[in-house]
Amino acid sequence: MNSTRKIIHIDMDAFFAAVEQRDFSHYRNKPLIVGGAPNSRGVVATCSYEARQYGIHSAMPSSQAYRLCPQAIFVEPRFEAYQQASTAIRKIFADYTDLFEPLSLDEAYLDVSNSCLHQGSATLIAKAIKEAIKQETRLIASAGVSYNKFLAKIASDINKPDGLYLITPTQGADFVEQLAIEKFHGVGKATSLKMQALGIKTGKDLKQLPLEMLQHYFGKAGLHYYGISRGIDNRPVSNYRIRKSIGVEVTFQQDIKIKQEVLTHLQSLLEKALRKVAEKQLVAHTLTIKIKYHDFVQITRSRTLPHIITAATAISTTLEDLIKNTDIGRRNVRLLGITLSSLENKSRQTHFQQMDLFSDC
Ligand code: TTP
Ligand code: MG
Repeated sequence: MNSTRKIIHIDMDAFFAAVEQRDFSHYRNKPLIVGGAPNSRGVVATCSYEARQYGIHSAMPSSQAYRLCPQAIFVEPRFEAYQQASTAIRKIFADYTDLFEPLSLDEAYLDVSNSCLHQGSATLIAKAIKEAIKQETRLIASAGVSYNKFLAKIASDINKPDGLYLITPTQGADFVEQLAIEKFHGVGKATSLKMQALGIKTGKDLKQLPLEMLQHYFGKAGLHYYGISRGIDNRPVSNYRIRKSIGVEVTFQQDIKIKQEVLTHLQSLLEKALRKVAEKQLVAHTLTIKIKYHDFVQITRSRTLPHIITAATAISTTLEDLIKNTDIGRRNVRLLGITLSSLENKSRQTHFQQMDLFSDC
């Protein structure tokens, strides 16, 4: 039996910016920046390929992006639109395999080892998926095809945008040898610096180190580095699905009515929900409140924010806003709930947040 796997990594091109250019024709063929305003302390979430020609990239302070390209168009993110596009591409993945693992809104690994579609050719399946995405969402994806996750992910980046790149089992080991350590997905900035200090600049350098030494320097990750430096990565594509929402609610023993009391309860529910979201290494963009009045009539109010929801931002303005057009203060309330949704992996956002906090521009 041939145990070589067929893994595809799909990653959308300039995802947030591409959705904006699709939805607003006057943004097309122009340097477009999605993220913080140029005069703010915010950062670039992403930018169109036209803007990348000026050296602009994700996580750069918006003020710096403005200096590099003053004629660029700056827009705030519209997470609902990106979520919709993400749902659409995941539906397409499901047409091709039951085994796919979303990594963020715009990328996923697909295991097509057992697929008979396109005579079992992973390259042809990747091509068909790219085409289906283009037809159904009018967005462009890049694909990497290989025999494991590590190489498929690297391959999808090679011919971006609109790329399709294959790394075969016979090419894998040589391919990794010439790869610069910064290009190794999963090797973070700190580890990369540690490796540079040890004189490890490429896959070939990494391969020279015995397993014991890698484990000594990098702990548990040592074994993974030992494998990937040889083009070996046995991690399965796991069917884990990103949770859609996290909610908490409370039913009162005695109904409450006073607005300030309602707000205080909503605040503590929000803090509880945020703790749950953080425990799962996620961040949220959409906040929904649920109010059940004494007569069991129930309403919900929802708001999607351009930034991630934190206790500070949501409590100061959003909660107050959300209860504005309700009967709070006039009708008794028996239950309150908070749901956080539009969830994303925290790792994707951390850098964005840190830059936002520490940028001195
Ligand atoms: P990426 O896939 O890293 O970037 P991209 O799709 O914009 O561009 P490309 O893949 O063609 O290089 O990220 C997907 C989306 O995630 C991106 O459109 C915006 C968001 N994002 C952030 O909000 N902050 C970040 O620091 C990064 C890297 C991405
Ligand atoms: Mg992308």
